[in-house]
Amino acid sequence: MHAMGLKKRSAQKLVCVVGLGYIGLPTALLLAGAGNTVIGFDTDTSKIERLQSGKLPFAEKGLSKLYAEVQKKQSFSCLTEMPVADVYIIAVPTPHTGRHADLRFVKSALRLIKPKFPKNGTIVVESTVGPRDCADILQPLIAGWRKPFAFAHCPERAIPGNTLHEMTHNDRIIGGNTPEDAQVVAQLYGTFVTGKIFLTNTTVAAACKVMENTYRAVNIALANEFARIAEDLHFDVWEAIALANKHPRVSIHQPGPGVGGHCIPIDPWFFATHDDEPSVITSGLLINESMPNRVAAQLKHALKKLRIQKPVIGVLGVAYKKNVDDTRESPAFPLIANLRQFAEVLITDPFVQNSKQLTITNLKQVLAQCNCVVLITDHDAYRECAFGKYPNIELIFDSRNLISQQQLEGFAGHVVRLGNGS
Ligand code: SAJ
Repeated sequence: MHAMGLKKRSAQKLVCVVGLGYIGLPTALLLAGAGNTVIGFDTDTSKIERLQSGKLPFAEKGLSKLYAEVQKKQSFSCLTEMPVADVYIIAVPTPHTGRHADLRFVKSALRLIKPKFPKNGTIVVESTVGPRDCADILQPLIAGWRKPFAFAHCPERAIPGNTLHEMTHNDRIIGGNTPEDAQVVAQLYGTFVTGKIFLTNTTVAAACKVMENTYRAVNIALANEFARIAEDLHFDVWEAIALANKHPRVSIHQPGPGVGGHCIPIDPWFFATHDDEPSVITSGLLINESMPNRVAAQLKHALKKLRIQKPVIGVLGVAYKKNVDDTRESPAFPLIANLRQFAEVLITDPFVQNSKQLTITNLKQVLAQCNCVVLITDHDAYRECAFGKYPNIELIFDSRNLISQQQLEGFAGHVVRLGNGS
């Protein structure tokens, strides 16, 4: 499909968003909704075909409504062939290899852009990159094309589950190769961002992004360590954190079965490269990574204590966090692999579809068939489970402190909560 049906006003810049994933697609649709003419590019033919037939590749609050709107406006189209455009926004994944951002996909996007790139064109990198990657690798690479260009790094800051709202309302940091480059990009983002837009250079912009997610990763690790201490010292970490957070300058995060998603378990590694120095970042990441095995070990211990010989464990939630269908880097996976070493495992998640890799069973069936439940993801749907109705369940392990006393009415089995040593 070509971008011909698009209505482009003469003075307006044509924007191409490269990579229509969790960040690229909402960004493209918001830009298109705000009156820009946008082409989405992705190498995944089936994704493009789905989009062209009006279907979204993932669920996100408000996204289908926005898609319907831009289709009506004819301001968005999508292709598997790189188009000529004035501005290219790169939103492809940057996995981490050897504790560095892997720029493979960013570089292959640039290779495809190069032959189409116009004189005085603009390139924006939204993908998370290492702090010096723009200045030392990407910007020099584009300079090698020998055409005048503008370049900026505008790290995305939106949280899955509330992406559209956050993309619109959150403040944005735009790091330009030059202050003028940052200005050019700020003008474009200003068409849909209502939050403040701060301008800086590419290195500060990238460092900022890594610092934001590092702050969260380390804070969660601290909460996870507090959970362990609470178990040893016999108190309830959830109550203690809630009370500590009443202090005006304290904001401790929540413990859990581990940290998932494409950012918080990964981005901080871009900073944690100096192994020989004591590092709060490295320690924090390792604490979080240890959590799935820790939960599995606690569960194994409780099963042994209760003499449950043939454990059938119902895993509640495989998404990496509540109320989303996203399973990237979910701590549920290492946890399930560990549980499978000593138990039969049934998996349920109201947001995640059955696939070749993952057999998802309906919640009621899981509750009726298992003798042990482990709650991994704090989906709101699990607040409706009345465990008293399932006399077959002998043990519940709640790793998110979600299950209420009311849900346990009539439940005669044993309940273990992560971080509750009281
Ligand atoms: N988690 C905890 N305890 C907490 C908070 C979260 O265990 O107190 C776990 C979650 O269950 C989940 C993981 O951490 O497994 C990450 O979830 P999240 O909601 O903290 O973060 P993400 O990865 O969905 O989104 C983050 C956001 N960053 C910050 O809030 C600083 C988002 O704004 C970024 O855009 C996103 O990373 C990103 O793409 O970098």
